[in-house]
Amino acid sequence: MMKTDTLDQIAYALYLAERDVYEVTKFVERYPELTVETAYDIQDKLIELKCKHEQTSISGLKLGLTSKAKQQMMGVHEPTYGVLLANMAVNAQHPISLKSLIHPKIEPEIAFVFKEDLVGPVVTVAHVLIATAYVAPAMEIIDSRYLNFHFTLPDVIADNSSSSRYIVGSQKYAVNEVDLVNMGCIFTQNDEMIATSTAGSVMGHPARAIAWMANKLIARGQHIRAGDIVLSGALTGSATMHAGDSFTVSFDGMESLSVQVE
Ligand code: OOG
Repeated sequence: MMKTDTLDQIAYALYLAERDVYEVTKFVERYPELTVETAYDIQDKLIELKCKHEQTSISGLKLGLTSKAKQQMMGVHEPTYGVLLANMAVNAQHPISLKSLIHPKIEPEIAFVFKEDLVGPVVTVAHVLIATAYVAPAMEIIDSRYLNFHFTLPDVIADNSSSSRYIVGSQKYAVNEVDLVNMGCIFTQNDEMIATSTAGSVMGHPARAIAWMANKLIARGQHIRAGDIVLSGALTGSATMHAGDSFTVSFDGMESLSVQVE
């Protein structure tokens, strides 16, 4: 068992690394006893710190490492989840500044917005779809606080699954308007295609990733709330962001979503 003080210290170290824009080394090296469960305790503490000091609130949740492409890229073979805060939302109308970010990457995702609470432990794909108000194309900017983006599963969970910013398209689609298994996705950087994928690359169906999370959350007394935005996990590997870049994600049957980096 790790001491509460140690968990508080790790959460504070991650909070400071993000606030003051620097990298830290993996905590698993110093604390080999760090488990997935304890890592979620640290994540909860980090979110409390951020809500208090940044005067923001929870806007939803995100899945991480739900596709083979992402798992292979990061060398981690289990999904994770993290919390989205209102101040992480970015408006695609304005260029994104990289000034307060460490080494940001961007990836295409499908956002689900909920009209009903979704409470585990026996949530299925069908339950997720019934509770969904709409889906929309999205992109997530991830920014690990760890040196060179290197982490183990507990490390990345403690670091709120590398959450940094998110962008959700303004067009809303009913879940039966789009094919959430076979819908194709094209990801471009500066008008050059860098990856393609299909919605089903996220655990066979992105709603399956959300069901997985809902069933995990209940063990911690948590659940998806009506109004929450949930990012269901990257469909492709992520792309490093540089000043002047533009990124576009186009899903079959949905309006494409683009962002410009300042
Ligand atoms: C972990 C978070 C990955 C996703 O959608 O796969 C993630 C990372 O790669 O840093 O958000």
